[in-house]
Formats: sequence, C-alpha cells, structure tokens
Amino acid sequence: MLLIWTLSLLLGAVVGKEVCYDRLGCFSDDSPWAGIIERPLKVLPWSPEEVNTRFLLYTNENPNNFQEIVADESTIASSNFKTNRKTRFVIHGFIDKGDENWLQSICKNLFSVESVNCICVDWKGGSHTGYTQATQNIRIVGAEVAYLVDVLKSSFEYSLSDVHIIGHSLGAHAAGEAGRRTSGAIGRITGLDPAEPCFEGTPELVRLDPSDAQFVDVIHTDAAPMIPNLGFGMSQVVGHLDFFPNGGKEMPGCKKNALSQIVDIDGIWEGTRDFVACNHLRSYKYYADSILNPDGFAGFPCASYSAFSENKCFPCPSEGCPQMGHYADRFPGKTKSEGQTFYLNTGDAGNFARWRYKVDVTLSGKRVTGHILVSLFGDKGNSKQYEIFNGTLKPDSTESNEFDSDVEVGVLQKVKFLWYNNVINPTLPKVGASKISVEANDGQVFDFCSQDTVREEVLLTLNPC
Ligand SMILES: *[C@@H]1O[C@H](CO)[C@@H](O)[C@H](O)[C@H]1NC(C)=O
Ligand SMILES: [Ca+2]
Repeated sequence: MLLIWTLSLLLGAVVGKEVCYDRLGCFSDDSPWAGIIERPLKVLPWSPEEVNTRFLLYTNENPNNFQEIVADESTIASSNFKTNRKTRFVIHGFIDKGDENWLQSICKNLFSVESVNCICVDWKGGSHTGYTQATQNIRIVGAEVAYLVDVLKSSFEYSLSDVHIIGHSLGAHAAGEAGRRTSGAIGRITGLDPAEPCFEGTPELVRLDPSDAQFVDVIHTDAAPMIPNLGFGMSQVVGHLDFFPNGGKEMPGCKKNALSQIVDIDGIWEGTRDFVACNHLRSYKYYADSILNPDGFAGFPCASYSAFSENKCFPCPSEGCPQMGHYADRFPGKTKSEGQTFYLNTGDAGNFARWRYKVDVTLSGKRVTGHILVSLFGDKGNSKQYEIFNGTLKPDSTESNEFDSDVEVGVLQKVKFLWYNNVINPTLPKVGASKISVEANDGQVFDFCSQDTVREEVLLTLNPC
C-alpha cells in the first residue's frame, strides 16, 4: 500500500494532472503552473461553469445597463457591439466582482471621450475562494476572453489590434493569459497593480509580461513586499512602460482612519475595501481619472523615486513623458524597450491628476529667517500657494523647488510671491523676489520680475519680463 502511495506520488509529481474542456482545451498542474517555489500547491482551475465568466457589454448607447453577451456570432450581432470601434475589457481581481462600481465607472469615463465597446468581465464565481485557487481560476478567465476575442476575429473580421484588456490585481494576469493565448496579437494590456503572490518572479508563461500584447503598460500602487507589509501588488516590472506613482508603495490618502474611509464617496463597501486594500485599489482609481485628464499624469524617467523626490528628474526629456493610465499609448517610444520605468506624484483623493512645476526664486530685500510661497496664474487656471523654501532668505540668492499642482495653469501670465518670518521680527523687514522662473514639465520656461519688496504676509505680484 505504502509502495503504491509513494509511486503515485512520484508519478504525480512527474506527470501531473490535467483537466480538459470542450471550448477551452486542457489545463495541467505541471510546472510552472504549479509545483514551483512561488506556487507550491498542486491545484487545478475550476471548470468554466463554476468560474462562470460573464461579459457585460456597455456602449455609448447603453452606458447604464449592460447587455450580457456570449462568445457566439448571433448574440454579438444582435447586441450594441460595434465592429468599427475599439473594444476595452475590464477584468476585476480577487474577491471582487464584475458588477462592482469601479469597472462601470471606467466605462462611463471612456464614453465621455470616445465611442467604444466596454466589456466588464465578471468572474466572481471563481474569485470568491482561497487565493491559491483563484490564481488558477484566472487561467479559465483568460481562456474565455481569448475565446471571445477569437470569435470577434473569425466572425466579424475584427482586428485584435483594436482590443485592449485592462486588468486589476489577479485580473491583470488573466489579461496576460488572454494575450498569451492570442499570441500577443492583442493591441494593448494595462495591468493595474498586478497581483504579487504566486506571480512575482515566476516564468513569463504564467504571469503578465510584455510579450502578451503589442503594448503592455502597468501601474504599481502596492509594491511593498507581501511579507511583512501586506503589499498585494508586484514590484517587478512586467510591461513596456511601468509606472510607480508616489513611489509605488504607499499612496497618499491611504492612511486615513476607518471612519473617514467608511464615509468615502463610494459608499460603505468601498470604504471597507479601501481600509484593507487602499493602496492596491488606487491603481484603478488613477486609471479612471486619467481618462478625463489627458495630461494630468505625466510619468518622469528617473533612477529611483527618491531621486525624483529630490527634484533630479525634471523636466521631461526631449522625447516627452508618457502619461500614466489611459493615454500611455500616445507615448512615441512606448515599445522601444521593455521595463521602462517612470515616477510621478498624484493627489490624495479624487481628482488624482497633478501637474508638476519647477520654480526658481531670486530673492531681494532684507536677510531674514522665514519661508516663501509662490502661486501661479495662467490661461487655464490658478494654482494654490506652494512652499518653495524655508530657511535663511538671502538677497540675490536663488532658491528652487518643484511641486505638484492640482490645477493645470497652462500659459503662465503672472505669479504671486508671499513670505513669512519663522520667528517674530519686530523690525518689520521687507523681502521681495526680483525674479521668478517657472518651468512646466515640457521644459517651457516663463520668467517674471518685480522691483518691489513687501512685509510678511503681503502678496507681491510679479509680471512677465
Ligand atoms: C520651517 O523650518 C523651521 C525650522 O526648521 C520649522 O520649525 C518650521 O515649522 C518650518 N516652517 C514651515 C512652514 O515649513
Ligand atoms: Ca505572459
């Protein structure tokens, strides 16, 4: 008996098990699908019936109520699916579901900028289980998406270049699997914080990688290690363009207390979700906002986030900066190489878009200890006041800083300067800025001058010079 057990165990380890399905083919637990260090458990995916992958089609004609389509010519033909439009799939992750608000809100934002077939992929049948099982079930989801895409191609001569799959967490790897099964011919895959456990460091076969589509872009928002930080997302670069907003590990606004999370605009469930996985969920919120802010998420090439934070990577190089999110595909060098890495800052609550500016202030007037602030006024809007320097204000010295404005000011028209004493100063000194230069992220520089000096807390306006 023991011998038979041992034999079957040995054979099992070598041969592996396999399950086969009519439409989708066979799925084995051979290495690297299972039985490797990153995924030690030999687990097979559930059946297509159990995973129950559903395609919820929203279009500009039906933005609020989906039509459920299946991979069959006549149902697609009788739906609002339009073959002359791009098709964007949105795939959710672990313990999530396809009729969650965030997927539909990505579609709704898309409808405000383009005509598109937006398909929310629901696989809650396979996502509400243990994590290891869910990592296997995404193979079925990927196969189902690939199968539908193949039907689009064969029945409607639909071009795979017009397919874009947006996947969050485990959904990012499901997108990778769909791409692998269509030989990388799909136009684009966007990975929104691709899941780390069972994927980080694994062979390209089982995870999202740049060969899965013509263009792969990735947003990392929870790249701290799983142990001990409970970071759900990959830190590994897995696309052509990999964006690390706010450094990719800790998102601003994610350290709020439980109560402020629960009264979040998205409602109670979203609040609870945010409380446990706020960083991880930021990736799809950034994507949703990026659709409406075509230049509000410029990503800067830089050696590291600390170098970026130390203002060493501004402005954009001559070829420009790619936009994180929806408009990443506009970047001319997008597929020049794999693993191109970019850094940027975002806001701490929606709207997350930010516009980075560099400001140089040449001081005049008295020498005092204090801090200075500058606000920008342009043809598109006016910024808040941002601190440029804090310390000894020396006449004729130039102090520089960069900041991320929540307003794009456009072509600058004037700037305002303000300063404060750090300690009470009874001599009522006056300080000014003889020149302020403002640089936008495209390298355009605007110069402003003034001969005046002002007391603390008094605004000084500088005009173009
Ligand atoms: C400026 O620096 C001083 C001393 O380092 C600090 O106490 C003060 O809070 C700073 N002020 C601002 C507005 O950052
Ligand atoms: Ca892959």
